[in-house]
Amino acid sequence: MALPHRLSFLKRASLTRHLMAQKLFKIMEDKKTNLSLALDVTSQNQLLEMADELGSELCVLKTHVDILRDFTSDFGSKLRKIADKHRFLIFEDRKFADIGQTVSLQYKEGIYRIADWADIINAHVIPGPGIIEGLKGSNLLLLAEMSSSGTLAKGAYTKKAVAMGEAHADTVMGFISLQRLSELPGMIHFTPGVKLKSGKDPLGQRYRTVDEILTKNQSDIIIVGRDITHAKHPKTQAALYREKAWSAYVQTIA
Ligand code: 5BU
Repeated sequence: MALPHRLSFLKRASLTRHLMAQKLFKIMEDKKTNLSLALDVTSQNQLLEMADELGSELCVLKTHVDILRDFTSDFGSKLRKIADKHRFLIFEDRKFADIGQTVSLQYKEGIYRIADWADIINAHVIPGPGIIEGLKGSNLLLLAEMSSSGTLAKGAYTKKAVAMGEAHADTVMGFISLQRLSELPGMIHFTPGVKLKSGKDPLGQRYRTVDEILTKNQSDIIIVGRDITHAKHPKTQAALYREKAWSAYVQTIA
């Protein structure tokens, strides 16, 4: 079945009350980028350097703070400065997955104090809606699908994830998914597992192309990791992805 016509990011900004979704739509339109970078490096200094080098190409920088070997408590404020300079949002890909009470502590407390610096976080729906209650007030993406092969997040599970997100549209601003799943204009779809050529890695990651994800599947934002960070010239590669992703978006709303 053909999906209904797509609205522009700017139009969608006017159709949602979620402040962070509005902010992200506006950043994408102003910077003309729907590229998110998965900056999976283990050195904080390298992360900060690359964030500064590549920040102009991105709408969202995705982190895994728990892989940093040399994390210090000023990480968040240093990254925030770079994010403000280049106008991108910070998405900590923590994938919370516990009862509401516990995820609330994991989000705000501990060493990382994610709540102090992350603009966006994400969560599994396996515990049920209590996890969203526990993360109320955050800007949350729900994992409706995953990029990895053999994932159990499909079919009825995916449908329930979308329904759960739509029922909590004050906190939930979108989904991690392989395709457009929600017709609520404020819901933003982020898709990881992206390469210029489709394929896989040795540990179950599955890669799809920009056209498959954005044109055929009508997702909104591509999340690219190693195909940029491990490229010979990460900046040039990021610029290439940004152009490809933006022109795919422009074509689908034309
Ligand atoms: P890659 O280097 O492009 O394979 O990195 C993909 C990133 O996206 C990595 O940080 C993963 O943790 C993240 N990811 C994913 O690959 N697939 C998923 O379904 C989810 C997150 Br959710």
